[in-house]
Amino acid sequence: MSAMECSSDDEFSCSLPFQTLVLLCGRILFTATRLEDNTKDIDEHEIDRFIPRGGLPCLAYVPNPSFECENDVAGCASCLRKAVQGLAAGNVEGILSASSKAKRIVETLFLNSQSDIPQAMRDCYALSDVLVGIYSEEPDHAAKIALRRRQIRAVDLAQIATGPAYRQALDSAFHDAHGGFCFTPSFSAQGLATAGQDLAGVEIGAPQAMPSQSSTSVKCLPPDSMREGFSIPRINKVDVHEFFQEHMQPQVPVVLRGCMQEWPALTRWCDNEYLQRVAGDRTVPVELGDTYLAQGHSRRLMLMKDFISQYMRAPVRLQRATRSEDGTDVSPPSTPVAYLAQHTLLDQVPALRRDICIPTYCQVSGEIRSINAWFGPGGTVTPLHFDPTHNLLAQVVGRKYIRLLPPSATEALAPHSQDSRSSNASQIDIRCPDLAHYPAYAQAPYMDCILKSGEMLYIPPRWWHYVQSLDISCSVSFWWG
Ligand SMILES: O=C(O)CCC(=O)C(=O)O
Repeated sequence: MSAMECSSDDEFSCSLPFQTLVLLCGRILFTATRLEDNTKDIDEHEIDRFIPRGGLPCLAYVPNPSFECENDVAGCASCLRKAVQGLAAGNVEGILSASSKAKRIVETLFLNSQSDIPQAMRDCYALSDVLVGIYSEEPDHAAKIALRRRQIRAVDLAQIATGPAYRQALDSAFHDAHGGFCFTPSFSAQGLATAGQDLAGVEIGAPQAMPSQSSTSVKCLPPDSMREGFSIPRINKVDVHEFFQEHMQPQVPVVLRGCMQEWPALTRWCDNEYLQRVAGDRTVPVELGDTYLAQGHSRRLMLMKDFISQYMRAPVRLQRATRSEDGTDVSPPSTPVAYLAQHTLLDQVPALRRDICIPTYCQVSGEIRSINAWFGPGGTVTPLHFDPTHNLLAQVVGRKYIRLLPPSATEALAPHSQDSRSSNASQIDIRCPDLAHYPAYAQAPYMDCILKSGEMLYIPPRWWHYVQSLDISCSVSFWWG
């Protein structure tokens, strides 16, 4: 039975494949060393040095820690080393007591700490948590499932806190031990809508496949959208060399068609039940509010299945944004929109990662910095901002309106101040631009498009972009450089 398949009892088996075990031990030893050395920076290349290349016998040389682990950073390191000894010896009790102790120490330090917890401590927590998750036993099936749900949540929170450095090792360890994060979904819903009709006027109705529900309202597209002669050029798939010469090097935006035919995501991600099955029990960060720059915006951690059932279903109806004579925005208030935005969901859920292919265009020069998922209902808005890297934004489900402005327009776009956290974002809400305050915006050059399912948009570094979903939408962005 492969690690991906799940069936009743086998999914709770605790035997880790040898390679996973060795990888995990390397991560744990690296973290223990960083705790002992008080080293703060993560260096992925250093991690490799700790993987016991000679296999488990090498672990016999792990220095024997004292059995009394103090409630301090050194105590955490000792616990981690004891856990590795337990792993090498197949001593489940030893693994569990050492890793539970490490978790307790981090929790105590965290509660008593006024300052930020060092990265190595966070990693220690994540790794210990995974070990507890893998090796804990519960007597009956229901208790096992409940335990596993709690563990998955703990691992997700640990991963959201630690960032991506350990994600792969943690996921594959947990995955291999338990045969994947598969639960029988309790939620059954119609599939997500696939891309609907082209934009007709400015009114975006419920996508065809969606059940009719009370509508929420969002503002319409920015003024002057989709004018003839202002479109981002569309081309069919080109070879990597041509992409590099014609677009990446001269930094010329383009919509690419026909580059995603191989992606299983194109069909799978339209299916709610599929998303529930592979990701429903994972905890994800969700943005709530009009945009991440808006007042009252907040961020919540929620289960993917709750996000999908509560927020990915409501159809939206667009309303024109209006401004009174004195320039005040007097459009009717929008119902808060939830957006799973800029999240490394595909690192977190390997099954979703397998549904996409990394475009060869991102591998021609530089390296991939981040692969982010953007899942949400119609009406999500990412306000006008720029990023420092090359970007391919791949549209998997639904459509998005996107407006681009070149770096030369920066002055006209009134970026937030350099010392603010939003210094890469414009102060102008382009849905309802206040031209009295920002008159230069009226002259700023722009181009736009409606990106459809199966298309990718190349956004060169430092190009400003505004993104608004028109349907239930799933996209993936590849940042590289
Ligand atoms: O899809 C979105 O809402 C925003 C995407 C974006 O800003 C990006 O890929 O950099």
